[in-house]
Amino acid sequence: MKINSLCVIGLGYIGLPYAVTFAAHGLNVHGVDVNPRVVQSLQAGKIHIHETGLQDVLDEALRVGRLTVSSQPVEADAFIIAVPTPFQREKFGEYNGIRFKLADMRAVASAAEAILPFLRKGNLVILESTSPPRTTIELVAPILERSNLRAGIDFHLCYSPERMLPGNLLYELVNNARIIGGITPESARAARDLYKTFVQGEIHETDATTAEMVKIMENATRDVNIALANEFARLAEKFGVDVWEAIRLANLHPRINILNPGPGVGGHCISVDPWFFVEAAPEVSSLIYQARKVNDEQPRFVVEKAQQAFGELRNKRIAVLGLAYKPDVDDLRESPAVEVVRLLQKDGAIVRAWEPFAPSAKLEGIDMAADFDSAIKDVDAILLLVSHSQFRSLDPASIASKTNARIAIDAVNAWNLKDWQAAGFSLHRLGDAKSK
Ligand code: SAJ
Repeated sequence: MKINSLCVIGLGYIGLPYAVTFAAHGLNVHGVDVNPRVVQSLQAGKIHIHETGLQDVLDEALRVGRLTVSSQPVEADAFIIAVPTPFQREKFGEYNGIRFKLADMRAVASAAEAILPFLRKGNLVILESTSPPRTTIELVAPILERSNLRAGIDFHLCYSPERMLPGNLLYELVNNARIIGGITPESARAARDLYKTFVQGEIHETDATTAEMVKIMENATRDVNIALANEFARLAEKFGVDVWEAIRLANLHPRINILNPGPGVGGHCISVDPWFFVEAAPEVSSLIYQARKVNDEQPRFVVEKAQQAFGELRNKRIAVLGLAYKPDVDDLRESPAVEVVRLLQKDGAIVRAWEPFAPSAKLEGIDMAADFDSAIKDVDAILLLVSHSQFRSLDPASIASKTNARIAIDAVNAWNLKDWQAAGFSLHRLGDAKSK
């Protein structure tokens, strides 16, 4: 299928890289977002998220005159839906005494409804948002068929999961293997023709529900593996072991690859998607559910570490370094670091947080420092929650000259024990009960 024009619904971390990359490769792209600030910023030629290289591709897309942005779709040969699928904040599901989070699919439903007036015979519609199994055939197809066009007959419909890693989006967009699940083989083939515009990874065609399941399986696998690493950190502290040393040694085994413990699992993907399985089939998702619980409890484990370092948290002044959900990104969604701050505050600590990738972020009830130096000045301890490159390379001797704190807590294994001790700090590392 020859595709000349594309409409991308949702211009966040996923939709925006697609929109600009397709435009830079010669398609006429129209990007749509419900957030007026996003639309204004892109219309003014500025990206609204931090991602290396993305501004350059936007510049190129605008230079070649192939990208327009507004709050409404337009007619196009193909449509990509890349909107968030978070979980519901107020409502929970229950099964046999376990309580689980529920997917909020309203953005997907509204995106499909927004396309409806512009859908024409022969179009291709692709859902990319991570979605519970059967969303394409049970939620998206019925909405689009209100046009009186039939999915798979009059228009092509696919699910093709985005799988790129924030922080490495532009490389993975092009080079990752791609899974396309068509509601018919012809639909999958049409989407293949579209992605071939720039995708260099292998492209595999399957059905829509398999593609949906593949995506959630990937993120559930990572979640379970991180939960295991977090549990190992708790066990190591019980046995007087340094978990980081133990993991390094275990990973010498040719078939073992233990991930890193940390303050928990955040972001809008791995901390959310496994719930889609639990919600859909709690009776057969007990391991996935337990992993979610372990990872959600990890911020509390970090707070206990801080408690051990101080004895008592009440009125202790703590500088928290890092609020993003992971290193070198500006994304604070579902961040375990934010949860750690809230728990510290609940226990009476006075927290000042510094997030270099989002210095002007506003989080209710959290005191954000204006810069690094003011964050660490006049505090009793420094707590590192995110392994941003700039935090890893901090020089403890220079820190010692800028702060009264002599207690440092490292929840991400970024700092060298001997260097920090030599600079006069007592360094407490998550999962390390050996170096005490
Ligand atoms: N984390 C750990 N320990 C680790 C690795 C990660 O605690 O060893 C934490 C991170 O700090 C973060 C969370 O897990 O809080 C998730 O980070 P991540 O880098 O594992 O993944 P995401 O959420 O940024 O991106 C994932 C990726 N999925 C997989 O690697 C299977 C990405 O490929 C997906 O495209 C993305 O989810 C998505 O959009 O679904």
